Amino acid sequence: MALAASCSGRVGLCPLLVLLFLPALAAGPAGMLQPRDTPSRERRELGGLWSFRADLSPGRDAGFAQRWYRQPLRQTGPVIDMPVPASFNDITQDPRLENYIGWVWYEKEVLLPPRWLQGDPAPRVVLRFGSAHYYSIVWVNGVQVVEHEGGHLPFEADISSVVRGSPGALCRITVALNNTLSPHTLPPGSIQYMADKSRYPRNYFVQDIKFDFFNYAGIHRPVVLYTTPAAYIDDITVTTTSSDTVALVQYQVSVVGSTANSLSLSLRDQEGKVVAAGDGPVGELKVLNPNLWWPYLMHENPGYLYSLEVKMQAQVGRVLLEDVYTLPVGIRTVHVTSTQFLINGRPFYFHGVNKHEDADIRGKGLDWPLIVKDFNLLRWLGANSFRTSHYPYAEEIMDLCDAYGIVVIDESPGVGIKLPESFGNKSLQHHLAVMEELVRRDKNRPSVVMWSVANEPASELPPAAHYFKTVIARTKALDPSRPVTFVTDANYALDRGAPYVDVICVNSYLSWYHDPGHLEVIPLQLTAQFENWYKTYQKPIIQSEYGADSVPGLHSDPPLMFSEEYQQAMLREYHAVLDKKRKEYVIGELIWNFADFMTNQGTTRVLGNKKGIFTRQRQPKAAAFVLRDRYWKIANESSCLPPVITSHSLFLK
Ligand code: GCB
Repeated sequence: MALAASCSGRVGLCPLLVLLFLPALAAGPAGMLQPRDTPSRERRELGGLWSFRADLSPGRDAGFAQRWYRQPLRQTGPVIDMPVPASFNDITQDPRLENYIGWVWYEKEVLLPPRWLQGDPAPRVVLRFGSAHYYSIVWVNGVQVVEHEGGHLPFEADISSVVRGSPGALCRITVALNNTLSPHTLPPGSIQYMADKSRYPRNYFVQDIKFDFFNYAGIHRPVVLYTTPAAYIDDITVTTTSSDTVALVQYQVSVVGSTANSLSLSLRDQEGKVVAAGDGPVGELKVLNPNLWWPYLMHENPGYLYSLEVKMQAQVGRVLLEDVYTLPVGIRTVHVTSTQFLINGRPFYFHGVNKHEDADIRGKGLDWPLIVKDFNLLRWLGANSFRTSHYPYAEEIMDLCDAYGIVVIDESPGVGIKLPESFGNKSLQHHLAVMEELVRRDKNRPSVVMWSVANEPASELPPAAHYFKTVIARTKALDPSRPVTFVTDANYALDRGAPYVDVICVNSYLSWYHDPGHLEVIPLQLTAQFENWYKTYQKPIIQSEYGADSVPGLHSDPPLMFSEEYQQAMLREYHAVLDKKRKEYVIGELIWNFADFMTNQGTTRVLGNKKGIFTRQRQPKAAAFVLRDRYWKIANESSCLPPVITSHSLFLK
């Protein structure tokens, strides 16, 4: 890449510019309820085509110097159409955009319904981004309303005062987005300047990352405008406990804008019948003979969700305002023993996958056909779970996990934490903030049974002990109801984070990265891996990654690496050991990976990582059938249903 960067750090963002253009207006620690249409709230999605301009100036800073946010973007220079949600990288034929690093600008003009701007008090109008990668600054009608660090998680701004005086109810939304990663971002990365003028053009740099997926950027998830009354329900937290005959739903509601005159809650079952009611901001609902939330394949009606309707009335001036919000609630418990993972008191075995948000053309952009296809494939496979490797997935995906009973290990974007400086206080503070955002977003989801704070960090380094002790303790303080882990590939005797996790999640690539081509080493080495970890910690273990690349259509017998047969053979070797150890303390297996996915270019990657059991276009490789047979067999063994599940159709909702 021969593009200039004006100074180190975020490309196009030197310290001077930070001072000039980035007043600290970070998204605050308020609630992050998913926007919904309710009797008191309206929601409007701003998907479709946005205007787009990459800042190709030598310092990538022309947009700030010329204040592109003060006028329509098309008046600042040439713009192109860019779909939202989508990554921008694969949309055009311009190689500069494919590998672009620095600021890009997005803009959308919308007209607001006049009723959103009228009334005394007028409704509150909120602009919300499901996620944008990586650093976002947002203006409405030229006024900065929010900035946010981090992809994969939502952020929002109350824009009521900005739009209220706007002529013709016009709302011009301008977003400056920067995908530069630093040693202190999550995931971390670094910009490498190539100073050797005999080998590289002037100001040449590349972004170095320590993770194995393409650093797609753009507005990846829906942008939404929504309203609430001026006094509103800001946040709801629920936790559940249960026996077979009675369940308790503990709740806490916070309200903003005025003291609530009244706050009432009712819990409805799927027939619409009120099964429990309560009032006040904190309390407990008692549900007799509850329908528990069960994972897929553990019950004939998995993913049972009640609706918790929260109704608030508050006096604001002379007006009595009412706000209503409805939250899906699943009643289930999670416990970890030294050998088991229990859901509703029954042993749960994770037979699932690791995924990525990744597809042709749209990159990491949310795509409904892809999402639904993936859930159909998961159910076809007999998978009951996945890990959100290696960052939080879209809320739309999590909604379907709740509804279908797909169990989730919810992972933060803490992937590739390898550099010593990424264990310092600055990184730690950011990691804590990200965990807070993640827990705030997903705390009420029954599908989420465990938090994973990181993937394959350099956890053998001395500072990793304090780092993981702190991140895990904070996550547990934020959510005492769920176990916490991180995923390790370190040696069991050297790992400094493992003492703090509830479940050991270990990745290994025996016969692939270690002893490539030697399938025969797997029985011995995998058995030793499990026994060493268990002997050291007496905690249950998940094989959180294992896999082999296969190029679809490449065949060889005897099996050679990269053939479909080798991927199958490697699976069978792992499964033989897993079958022994799952009778003891191994509580799960997650294949790497569900589907092929894009990575940086490199000599070990052929248009991306090919460890998928499905291709990137979601067609099964031979390995998918091996896994499918296995998962249905395990499901039949462990189901509370009579052992007659032979077809996935029974479970399709
Ligand atoms: C790993 C990583 C994952 C990689 C995978 C691989 O250990 O956790 O992100 O993609 O190995 O295929 O190398």
